Formats: sequence, structure tokens, C-alpha cells
Amino acid sequence: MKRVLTIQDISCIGRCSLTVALPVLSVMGLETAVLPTALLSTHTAFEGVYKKDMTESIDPIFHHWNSQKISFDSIACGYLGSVEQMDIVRQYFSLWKGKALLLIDPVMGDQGKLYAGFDENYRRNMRIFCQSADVLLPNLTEMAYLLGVDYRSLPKDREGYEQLARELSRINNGIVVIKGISLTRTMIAVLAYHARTGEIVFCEREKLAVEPFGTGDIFAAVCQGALTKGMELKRAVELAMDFVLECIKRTMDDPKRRWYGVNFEEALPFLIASENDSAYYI
Ligand code: PXL
Repeated sequence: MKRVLTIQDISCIGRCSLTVALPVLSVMGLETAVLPTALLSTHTAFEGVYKKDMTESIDPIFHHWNSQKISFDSIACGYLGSVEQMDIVRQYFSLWKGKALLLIDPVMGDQGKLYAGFDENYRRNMRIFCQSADVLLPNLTEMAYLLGVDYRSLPKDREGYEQLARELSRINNGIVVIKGISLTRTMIAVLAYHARTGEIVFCEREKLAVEPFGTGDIFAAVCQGALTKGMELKRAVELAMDFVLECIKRTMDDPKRRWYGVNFEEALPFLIASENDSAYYI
């Protein structure tokens, strides 16, 4: 069985980050190691969040793993607690470059704004960290911050996003997967671009009238699982989109969805059938 690592926070309440990535990766048949970057009482959209940063534990944990020669087939990083922590994870990524598939979801913001607690210094450092990724998975806000372009003047057509994907891929010279592209009111798309092969994947699905919490984290986890299992980029993106859509469909009538994420538990069987393939992206 392949072993993967997911590095992100535990938000006790709110169904995002580790609490969605772990079950998704497990159900996809991957031994899943976790590294919590922070412990939060809820995700940061709630008011008055309690947050305990785990920075001081991260180096000793990596150190121990190295001493035990623990290896991973892929490592994904999401929400981080501090710039200092980002530096430590970046060094760990550099140990694994070329040996494990390295994914970064540059979790910083949404809807054109940075999340609570993040600033220009964090953004600058995130851009540097992103150079380490084989696969970069930003939403539109994060893409705009990484490129230093205005969120309000993002393109209105597919060609415009292809151009931005090419620019973004100069950061990591690898794969970029841009989430949440809405070219019409009824459809939502993901655009993936592979800088070294020129492959472009544009995957569009029906847009449902709600935007619940944590779906970006679920999307990234499915991509990590699918690519680690050797699926082609196109199939990985399609699987991730279809799974997120299934999750949202099961949450449409839930009035608490804005805060508590999606009812992904009911959709998990959808992922059990996802088989192994033999494409490699390292
Ligand atoms: O879903 C992204 C995310 C992850 N972790 C924490 C968050 C957010 C988004 O707000 O607050 C703690």
C-alpha cells in the first residue's frame, strides 16, 4: 500500500483540512500519515477562534521520521500556521523532491480576500514555498495573490485562464490546477496545465447554487490520492470535481452548510471504486 502524508491544520469543527483529507485518502486505499500544523477550535470563518500553533513540534517530528527512514509516495501541504513553519516544511519538501510527489494547496484566502491572520509577508513567502511543488492547487484568489494580479480583473474566457496557468506554472515548472473558474453563471471549471508537457485539462461541471466550506480541501485530497495512485491528470481532476459535486449535492438542503462544510461522509463510497493506474508525474 502506498503511504502519503498530509500536512495541514486540525480544525475541530467545520469539516475542512485534516478532518476531510484523512478520510478521503483512507477510503482511496492509501496509508495516510498526518502532520497537524495547528489546532483550531473551528476554522477561521467562525469568530473568536482558539488557535494553538504547532510550529515547535514540526522539526522534531521530521527529525524522528528521518531517523526511522520513514518514506512517502506523496506529500501534500495545505493550511499552515506561520511563516516560520512554512520554512521548515519547505526544507522537508526539498529532501523529497524527485522521490515523492509534492503537492501544495497555497491556502491563503477566498472571494478575493486573505483569510484571517494572513498578510503580505505570508503571501511573499508562500510564493517562494510554491516553487517546491510538483502540483500547485490554488483557487482564483490564491492564484491572483501568487501572481500579483487584481482579483477583480480576472479573465472572462478560457484562453485568459490558460495564459494565467502558464504564468503560474513558471513558479514551480510543474503542474498547476486552478480551482473555481466560473465562465458562466451555470458552470464551474477547473483548469490544469503541465508546464513540462504542455498538457491542458479543462474540466467543467454544473455549478450548484451554494458555495459550502472546505470543498477546496476535499478537491486537493482527491487529487493527491488519484495522482499518487498513478491516475492521469485528466482523470484525477475529473474524479475530484465529480466527488466535490456529489458532496455538495448531499448538502444542498442543509441550512448549516456555510459553516459546517459538506456532508462528504455520504459520498465517500463514490471514491472506493477509484482504481490504480500507471501515470507518473514526479
Ligand atoms: O478550507 C481552508 C481552511 C483550512 N484551514 C483553516 C481555515 C480554512 C479556511 O478558512 O480557516 C483553519
